[in-house]
Amino acid sequence: MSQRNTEHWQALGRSHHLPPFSDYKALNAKGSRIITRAEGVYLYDSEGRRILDGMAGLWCVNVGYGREELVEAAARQMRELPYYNLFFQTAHPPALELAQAIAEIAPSGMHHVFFTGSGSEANDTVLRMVRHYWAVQGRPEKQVIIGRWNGYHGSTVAGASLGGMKAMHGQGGLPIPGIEHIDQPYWFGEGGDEDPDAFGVRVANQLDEKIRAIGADKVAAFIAEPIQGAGGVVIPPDSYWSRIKAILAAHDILFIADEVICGFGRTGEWFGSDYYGLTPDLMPIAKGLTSGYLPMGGVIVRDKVVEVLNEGGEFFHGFTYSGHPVAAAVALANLRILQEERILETVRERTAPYLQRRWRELAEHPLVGEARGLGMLAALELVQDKRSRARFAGETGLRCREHCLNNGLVMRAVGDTMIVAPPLVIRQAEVDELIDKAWRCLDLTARELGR
Ligand code: PXG
Repeated sequence: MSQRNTEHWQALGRSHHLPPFSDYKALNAKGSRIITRAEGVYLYDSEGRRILDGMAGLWCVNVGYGREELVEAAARQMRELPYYNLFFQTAHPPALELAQAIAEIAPSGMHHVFFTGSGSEANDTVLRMVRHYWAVQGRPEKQVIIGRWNGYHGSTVAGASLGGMKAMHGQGGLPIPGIEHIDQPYWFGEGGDEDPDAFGVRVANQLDEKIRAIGADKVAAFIAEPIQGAGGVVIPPDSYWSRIKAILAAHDILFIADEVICGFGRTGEWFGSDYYGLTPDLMPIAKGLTSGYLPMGGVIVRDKVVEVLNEGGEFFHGFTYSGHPVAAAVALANLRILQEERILETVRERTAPYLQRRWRELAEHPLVGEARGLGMLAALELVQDKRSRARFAGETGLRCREHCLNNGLVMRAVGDTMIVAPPLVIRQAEVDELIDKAWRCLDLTARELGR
C-alpha cells in the first residue's frame, strides 16, 4: 500500500489530475503543495507547515475554517433530505428559506433568487435571463451585453466571454457573439499622468460611447464587479461609479453587478452595491454565500425583472444542483453566523480600518509603487521605480508569491500585483502577522532581484 505523504499525493496529481488554471508541464515538474486541513485563518500542508490564508481560500471562506455550525447544518440536512430538485413544480424548505433570507439582506426592490452551483453558472444565467427579459417584451434585438477588459465573470463559455481576460479569450474561440468590452477603471496601471478622478470619468464615459455606437435598442445590459477581484483588486476612482450610474440612468438597459467576490461582507456591507450605492437589476452571487463550505451560487433579481419573467412563459434554464438542499442549509447557517456574530459591523468598525492602516505601511517598501485597499480587500503594486511607476515584466509577482508560501503566507499574484482578501474574522494579531510576513517576503523578493 502506498504511503500517504507529499510525494504520494504529488504523484497522484501527475498521473491523474488536471487542475484548474494550470500550466501542466511546469506544475508536473514541481508538484503541487498539498493542503490537508485548516482552522480559523490557517491552512496546514502535508509537510506540517502552518500557512496564514491571506486569500480566504479563493475569496470565499468569509467566516473562517473549522465552523462546526456549518458542519452540523450539512449533516442534519443530509439526514433529512440530501437531494431533491426544484424542477417540475416541486421545491424544498432549505432553498425557499434561503431565498427569503437573501431577500432580507439584498438591496431594496430585490426579492427573488435563482440558484446555481457556482458563480460561473450564475453569469450564464444572467446572460440568458437578460436576453429573455427583453425578448418577452417584444424586443429580441436587445441582445448585446457590455463587460469590461480584465473583468472576471467565471470560466464557462458565457462567464469567460462576459469577462475581459484576453488570455482566456485566446483559447476556445471566445468571446461568443454579442458581447462587447470597455476599459477598466485601473488608474495605477492605465491612468498614466491623468488625475485619478478625471481618468475615472473618462473610462466611465466609454460606456456611454459604446451604448451609442451599438445603438441602445441593441444593448441588453452592462455587467461589472463593484471592485474587480481576480483582475487585481481594482478599486475604481471615486468619480467612476457616480458617472456610470448617471449613464445607466440615461439608457434603457439592465445593470448586472457581479457580487461573487464583493458579496457577503467583503466591503463591510452585505454587497459591494450597498457600499457604492448602486441599484443593480441582477446580482450574481457565490463564494461567501456558503463561505465556500459547499459550492453554491445564484442570481438575485430585481422585482421589475421578475414581473416580466412572470409573463414570459417557461424559462428553459436550470441546473441539477440549483438550490441544492445541503448547500442551502449551509448557506443559511453561514448567514446566521454573519448576523449573530455581527461580523459585518466588526469588519466595518475595527478589522477593515486596522487592516487598511497597516497595509498602507507596506507602501514604504522599495518594491511597492502603491498599497491600496478597501474593506477586506487589498493590493500592492510591485514596481521597478516608485516615482515613474515603471513595472517589471510580470514575473516578479510569482517570485513574491513563492516567497510568501515558503514563509507561511498565502498572498495571490496577478501579474506584478500582490493581493489579499483574508477571512472576515481575522484578528488584529493575525493581521500583524500578515503584514510582517508580507514585508519579509517583499525583502526576499528584492534580494532575489539583486536590490
Ligand atoms: N464572478 C466573479 C466576480 C468571480 O470572482 C466568478 C464570477 C466565477 O465563480 P465560480 O464559482 O464559477 O468560480 C468569480 C470567481 C482568482 C480566481 O484567481 C477568482 C475566481 C475564481 C477562480 C480564481 O482570483 N473568481
